[in-house]
Amino acid sequence: MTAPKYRELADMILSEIAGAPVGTPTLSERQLADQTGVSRMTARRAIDELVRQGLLTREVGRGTFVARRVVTVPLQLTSFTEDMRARGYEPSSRVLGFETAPAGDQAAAVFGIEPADSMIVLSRLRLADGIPMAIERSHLRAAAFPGLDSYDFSHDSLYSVLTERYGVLFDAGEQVIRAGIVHDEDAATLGVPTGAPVLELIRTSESHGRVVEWTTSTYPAARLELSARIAPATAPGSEPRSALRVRR
Ligand code: 16G
Repeated sequence: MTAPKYRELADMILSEIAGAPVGTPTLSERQLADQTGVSRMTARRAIDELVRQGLLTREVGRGTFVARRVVTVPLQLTSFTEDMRARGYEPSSRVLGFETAPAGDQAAAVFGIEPADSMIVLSRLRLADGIPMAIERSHLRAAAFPGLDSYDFSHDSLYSVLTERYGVLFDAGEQVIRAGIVHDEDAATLGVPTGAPVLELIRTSESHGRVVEWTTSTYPAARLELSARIAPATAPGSEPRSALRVRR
């Protein structure tokens, strides 16, 4: 079955705007129809589709522009792969590093191990539809995951490997979210200017009371939105799920 005409046209517009800066004007319905020979209605549907996907934005009286791509991430124990697929994006990764080294004081305290114990640090650039979204640095106890270095994390989902190959069942977690500024090397990797604002999501996920993973995800602030379900304060059984902490 062939794709409907408006989808083909939407794909064509998409390939034309790939890499175009946010705010770049795109062809109007009339220009699109004239240049491609489709009807005005088909042109409108193609634009509507891209607006619905958040890839274009329409401004009344001004036209249509390349939109800022923002992903919404739920506050749940889901993986990057699941989060992106749920939003219709194709996830991919570039492995920036896979190292095994002594944990050091900070990681040792998080995992409840000795500073000299071995820790794996997996660093990845995470992309959605080929667009860099975040740099993730994941810490894991080397003793708990022998052979982890045999996986190709440019393709494999870390959570899938942990659950399917090592039988991990995540049952709790904590996530701290804080604002920051991106440094030289990360800025270049993410394709944003040095000093651009970022959001750091720091997650510890647990299984049976033990920390399995400690990951910092660094998202350019413009590419991320976080959403949380909130319950009425008086709902029976509703307990506070998150806390605001002031950093000094
Ligand atoms: C998410 C998690 C991260 C985890 C990764 C696994 C947040 C803030 N963090 O990005 O802790 O390591 O998923 O992703 O959501 P993967 O299974 O796709 O490799």
